[in-house]
Amino acid sequence: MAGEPQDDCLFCKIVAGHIPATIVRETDTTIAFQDINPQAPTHILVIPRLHHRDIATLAAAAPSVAADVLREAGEVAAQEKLESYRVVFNTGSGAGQTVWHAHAHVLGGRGLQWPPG
Ligand code: DGP
Repeated sequence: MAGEPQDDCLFCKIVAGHIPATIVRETDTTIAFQDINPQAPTHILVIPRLHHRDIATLAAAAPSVAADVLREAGEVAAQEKLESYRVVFNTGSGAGQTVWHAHAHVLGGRGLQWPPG
């Protein structure tokens, strides 16, 4: 059921503590941890504890939790002392989404090109 933990979801396993992650912040509704394959000197993922396949689905079902994810992205950037940074939600395989549990990428610590590839 939407919102419930999924046995086959990697990020649900991180939420449950069944897979280790380097956690940098936690709230009642979110977890932020280091990306395993960093694309910038700072690359942190912010995820909701609830399972939804992408940010749009999360925002429709639980808008306050989607807002928590956004707020936490800013808190991570402040904690990491990033003056400039990018928050990315890859949505759909054509946009590079590979993990089907909503997540924000917080990227910083280097120059970021625009438009992204
Ligand atoms: P996306 O491609 O937008 O779905 O981003 C998924 C990200 O998840 C990708 O940047 C790599 C990261 N990732 C995949 N597996 C793991 C893992 O086991 N641990 C951590 N910390 N990150 C992971």
